[in-house]
Amino acid sequence: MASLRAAFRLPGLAKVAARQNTFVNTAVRAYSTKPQGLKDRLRELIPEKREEVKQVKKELGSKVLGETTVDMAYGGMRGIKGLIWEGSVLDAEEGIRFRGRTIPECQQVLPKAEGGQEPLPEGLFWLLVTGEVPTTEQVRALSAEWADRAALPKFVEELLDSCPNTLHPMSQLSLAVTALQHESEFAKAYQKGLHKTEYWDTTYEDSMNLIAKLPNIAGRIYQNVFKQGKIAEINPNLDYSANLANLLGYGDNATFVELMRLYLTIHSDHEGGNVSAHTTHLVGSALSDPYLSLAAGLNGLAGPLHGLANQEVLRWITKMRADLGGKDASDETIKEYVWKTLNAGQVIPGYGHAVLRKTDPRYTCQREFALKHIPDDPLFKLVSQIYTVAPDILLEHGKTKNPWPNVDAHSGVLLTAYGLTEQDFYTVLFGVSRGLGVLSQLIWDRALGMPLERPKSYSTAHIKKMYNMK
Ligand code: HAX
Repeated sequence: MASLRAAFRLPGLAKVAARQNTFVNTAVRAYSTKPQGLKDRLRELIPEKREEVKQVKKELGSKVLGETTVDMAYGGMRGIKGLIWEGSVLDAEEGIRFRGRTIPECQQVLPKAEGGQEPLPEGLFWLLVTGEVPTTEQVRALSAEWADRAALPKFVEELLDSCPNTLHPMSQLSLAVTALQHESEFAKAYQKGLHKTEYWDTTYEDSMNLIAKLPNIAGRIYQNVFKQGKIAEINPNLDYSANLANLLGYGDNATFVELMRLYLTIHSDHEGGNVSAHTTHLVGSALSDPYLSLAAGLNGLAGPLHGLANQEVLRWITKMRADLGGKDASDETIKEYVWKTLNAGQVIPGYGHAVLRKTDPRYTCQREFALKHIPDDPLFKLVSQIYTVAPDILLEHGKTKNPWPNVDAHSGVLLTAYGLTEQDFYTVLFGVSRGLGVLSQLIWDRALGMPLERPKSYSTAHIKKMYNMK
């Protein structure tokens, strides 16, 4: 509310203020009579959860979760079970469940915007933090709270404005998030001396501030790099996704706003072992604050085998179209192009997954969105055609354990359909969403007193010695 009040204290606005004071007072009242807020609910849940974890450790602490083989150690720790992640669990066949709920279930139960059909990411964040489905009023209050916390410090705006347009948008996002560390309440409280049981409180405040500011950062990067550098104001009456759409310059398109709601919901969390989640958690375990932790996770998301794959998919398809010289793709030409990519020792972006062994439900729900809103879009038709051709080739190629498409195979085509054609920007949107998942876990990491992460490593020489290999 502080910023709203300050706005009405500006000179020359007295008359408007008198009229709008009614609005402010109503808003203040709405704040004070609002349903239970997220932080209050979290404060109630923490002692219960601490007790639950204590009991689990006491009763099951010596149970075995799985074995570690030499292959696993050399193979990117694939499948090693050694992390706790409360918000979501990924099943190889079924896909992601957020606090036990599938994507279609979330689409059904999470609150929507007025007149909207897609879930609001605010609701998903509430679900990730508490394990509970919020009411519409609770979600509306969260939208208002994020809008209220959204302003960027001037030096961060200037930092972004001074970046060369050639600096990749993901590097700019990471840079801005790192710079926001200047504002960290956790870091300041820690310097003063903070009891361990209180870590979660300032981690929560930092996480909320950071999530709230991500649309302003993303919007500024987009406008600076690809448009004329004019940035819209955050509208306190809009939800998070509508504000993001506005900042990008697509706020007038109601379907794009709906797409943002779905996009931000489904890209948020994918259990703990993926690069961006694990990195955020790992860096946070050194008690680096949420800004430093998320920036580290975003740097991992910026890799082409992870989040940058959404950019790579569109690049790959664009090259295919260029190769075709304007002709429509046939199944045969797609096959040739897929083989050409594989024979060049490159991956088919958007296909395969380290855990999933079926089509990613995040792909499926984006496909459903496309079928509903842009069924005749030529690029969507091409993406659908690739879906019918590529898996068989990947099977024949015989390397990948999962020949099916992942989330990144579909997101770019939807953005392109609404005019957001700047492929280098796509992973920034993924990053805004990923913040919701990894920061909700970081709050719990601090609430549960999760220790410094420090797995054991061996050298090849040591492994050979362990098993008497000559
Ligand atoms: N095209 C060609 N080869 C592929 C492949 C693909 N799409 N997916 C896997 N392979 C290859 C691997 O490179 C590996 O080859 P080598 O034995 O020569 O090293 C082999 O198949 C076995 O790999 P895997 O066990 O099936 O897969 P991994 O767990 O090692 O890797 C990846 C998972 C997602 C990195 C992989 O499937 C890939 O590179 N896919 C393309 C990039 C991509 O879409 N990434 C986004 C994934 C989802 C995500 O994180 N989004 O953010």
